[in-house]
Amino acid sequence: MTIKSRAAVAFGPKQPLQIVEVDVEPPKAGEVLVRIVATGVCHTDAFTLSGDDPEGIFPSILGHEGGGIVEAIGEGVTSLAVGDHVIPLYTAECRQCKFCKSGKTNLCQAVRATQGKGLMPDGTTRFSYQGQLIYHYMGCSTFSEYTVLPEISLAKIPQDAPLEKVCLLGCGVTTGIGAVLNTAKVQAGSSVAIFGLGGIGLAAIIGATMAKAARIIAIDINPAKFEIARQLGATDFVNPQDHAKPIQDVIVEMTDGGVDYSLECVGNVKLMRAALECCHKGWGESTIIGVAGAGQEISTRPFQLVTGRVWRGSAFGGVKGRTELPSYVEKAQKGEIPLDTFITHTMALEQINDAFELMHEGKSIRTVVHF
Ligand code: NAD
Ligand code: AHE
Ligand code: ZN
Repeated sequence: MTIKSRAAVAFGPKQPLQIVEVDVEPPKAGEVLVRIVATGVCHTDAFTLSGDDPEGIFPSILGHEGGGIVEAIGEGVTSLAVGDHVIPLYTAECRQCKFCKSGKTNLCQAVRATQGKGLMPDGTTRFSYQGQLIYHYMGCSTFSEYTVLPEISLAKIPQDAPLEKVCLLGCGVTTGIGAVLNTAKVQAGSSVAIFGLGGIGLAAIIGATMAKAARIIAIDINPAKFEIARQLGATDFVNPQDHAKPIQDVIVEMTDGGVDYSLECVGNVKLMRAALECCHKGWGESTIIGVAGAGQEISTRPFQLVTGRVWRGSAFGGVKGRTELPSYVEKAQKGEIPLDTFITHTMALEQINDAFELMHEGKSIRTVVHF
């Protein structure tokens, strides 16, 4: 039976989200209907809303950092039951595709092609508004009270984990920690430069402390971010605007030739170059996490790589969601991942446009929207 759901719909790029009641069709075979309890707002939602995302499609229901409860299951669903608590995954885990079986990547491709077109795996959408089709987003659409996902795009988590907090593990916090531990594989005693201290960069600081990095250099043009970075374990703080010379030169001077690892957590292609070039000759490795807009490209002198620096990238922190996310939830429950530190604002769905405003003003780390 089709149900009604309150949702924040992106009707077009750069337009405020509109809170309306959409129609949600029941889950088809292999699909699951989830009631979203809470969702974070990630910079990628703002990026797509800005119109810069080559995969951005409208009208759509954004949101990909949610926590919810299984409301109904479609035919053939075996790994989940009504009442299970789940975190939606924008990186599915089918355990059967070439990517899943490679042991080399978390980038399951089972539903990726249709997901990128805003559709369910059968090529249709479950959302509509007044008869008009509404697209899904990143396979999640957590800005809707009810959403439908493929079974393989849901991580089952313990019932006692607070959904209004662990929703942040659906993207930002897991991405930052995972990028340090799984992608960069930061070694104990090393130096790490983290560019951008939003939800992702701050989580990368936690990852660097978990990896026992000796020096964690936190870089941001908004000095208001430094105090939280300090609380989470950063040892050095740099505002590029305080320096006349290029920021890579500043970091190289501070670190006797450059850092062992750097991470770009902003989505600025010039900063990606700086992050690579502040790495130590011979071994420094830079990981790109930030997402840059359509048409933008990275550049550096090939000599930077010839002389031993390494450039890589990370999606969802290299984490295989169904298998590994429960352990992140466990760590959060034990207090090893301080989710409360990230939640600077909470609000009702009706106020969701304020969450985007707070992010753009640099006033929030994460806003959690409650349904
Ligand atoms: P955010 O807006 O919360 O934080 C960005 C931070 O970067 C802010 O503190 C801002 O002051 C700082 N900043 C902006 N320009 C800067 C500059 N020139 N130098 C230094 N700092 C600067 O964003 P977020 O939610 O933390 O996301 C960060 C980036 O990561 C975005 O591009 C987002 O799309 C991307 N992202 C990628 C993945 C992935 O899997 N690869 C996952 C989540 C988010
Ligand atoms: N659609 C964009 C790229 C967006 C992007 O890079 N997404 C990240 C996750 S950001 C989460 O906040 C990602 O994991 N990408 C891997 C994937 O398979 O989407 C574009 O440029 O087309
Ligand atoms: Zn995100």
